[in-house]
Amino acid sequence: LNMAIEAVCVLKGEQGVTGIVKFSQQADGSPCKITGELTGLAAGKHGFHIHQYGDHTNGCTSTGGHFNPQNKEHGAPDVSERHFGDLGNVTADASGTATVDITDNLVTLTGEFSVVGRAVVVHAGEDDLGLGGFEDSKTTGHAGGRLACGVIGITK
Ligand SMILES: [Cu+2]
Ligand SMILES: [Zn+2]
Repeated sequence: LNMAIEAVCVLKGEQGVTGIVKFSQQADGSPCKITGELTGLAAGKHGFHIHQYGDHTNGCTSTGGHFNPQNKEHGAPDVSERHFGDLGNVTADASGTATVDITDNLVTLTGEFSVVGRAVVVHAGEDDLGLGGFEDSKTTGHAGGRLACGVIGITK
């Protein structure tokens, strides 16, 4: 009997970038596995985040900023000063495909900080993990425009 908690996000954008990302947690409080594939990207690194709102009213702009319920600065996924939504970068190969394979200890599908109903966004540029020294490094990782996004929803 599989008691895991499962969610899925289908990403779509205006420039042909698409993807499916699955979230799985063995139980309340367990690390969250985030797996999937994105296609249609330029080769190289792309910022990959959970944003605050599951809202597409004005495309990916309506997803707001990074999910940040504890009012921290933007950072790398493996440091303590980070947004809950900071998942670093995904890397696309020469064919434009990026494989997502992340295990994260902050992302959760349950409780007050659940990401269900929020959005996944993939960016045009690389997330500098807060270290780039740009005006927006400590808020967005200077990752540039939003190529595709989708809402995280419960699945079986
Ligand atoms: Cu983002
Ligand atoms: Zn962030």
